[in-house]
Amino acid sequence: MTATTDTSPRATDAVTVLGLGAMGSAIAAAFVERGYRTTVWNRTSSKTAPLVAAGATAAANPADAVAASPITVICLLDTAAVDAVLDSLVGAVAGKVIVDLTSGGPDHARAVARWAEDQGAEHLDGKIMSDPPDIGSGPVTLPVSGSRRAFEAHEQLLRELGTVTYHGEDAGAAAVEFMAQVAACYELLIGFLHTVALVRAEGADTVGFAERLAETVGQLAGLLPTMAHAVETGTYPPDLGPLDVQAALMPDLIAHRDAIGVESVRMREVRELMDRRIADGHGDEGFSGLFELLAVAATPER
Ligand code: FVH
Repeated sequence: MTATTDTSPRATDAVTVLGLGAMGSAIAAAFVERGYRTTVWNRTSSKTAPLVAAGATAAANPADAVAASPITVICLLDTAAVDAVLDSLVGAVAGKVIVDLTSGGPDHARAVARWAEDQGAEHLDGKIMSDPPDIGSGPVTLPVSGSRRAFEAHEQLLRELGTVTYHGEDAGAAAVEFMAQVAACYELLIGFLHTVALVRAEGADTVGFAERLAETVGQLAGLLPTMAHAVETGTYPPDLGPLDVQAALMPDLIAHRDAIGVESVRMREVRELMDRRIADGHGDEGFSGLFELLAVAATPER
């Protein structure tokens, strides 16, 4: 999805950006281009130069930078860097809105929210699922959560960066979405790479295979909400066919991998789950029923 230009009135014309790595610089540049009075700070001060040349103002330290605007966007390498910068902002953020776009987990986002509340500031956590060149003009997905009041006041500013989805007042919710999206992509892509190894070992055309697989994955996309619905209702129709039939292929699938030296640990896990589910009397149900065997620490209250 491409970012759209919102023409509604702005809550503020001034914004501060802390952190000018590849992503922070792209964020600051997008604000400058859209006419925001943009104040920037970076630990290595030389990185402010291109932005100052474009119209931003460089601050000497994080506290001066935060003082310059009602809202501050933080985008640093990791949560440790965020903690280091926040330590230098104790007593300097009261009445401000802090938006942390640094990648990290939900516990850290909630801890930053508590810190902000103690400091008299409002807090939003956001996670960027895109590359720096796309910020402001390309397919940028930006889940955000935390203070509803701050979100509603500054939604337009965040939409300057990309497509924003608000996930509620739990500061950790955006990180949950981000972690789940990233993990699902990694699981899919490592499976894809192992399969490319298999196709290659058999001497087949890997690029042609990948193009055809892309179509298959596109068809699978429609199955995901159906499977999530099955999980929520505890009713597992035979989505990919009955487990009895699916499981019959697994020995051949694993043997093929073993024969050509391609890793088969995940396929063995799938086979074991299928076998257990069938042994429990669910052989007529679908793949989604394997969910019942996955360790789930807690079922959330709704
Ligand atoms: N770049 C990307 O493709 C991705 C795409 C998806 C999301 N991310 C996340 O964005 C965060 C920032 O990533 P980045 O690409 O801007 O990272 P760098 O270019 O390496 O810049 C890192 C900045 O963090 C500063 N920094 C690091 N440690 C500290 C510290 N202890 N105190 C203060 N600042 C610190 C660093 O400063 P300097 O080295 O220039 O002095 C940079 O400004 C990240 O969470 C990605 O996961 C990007």
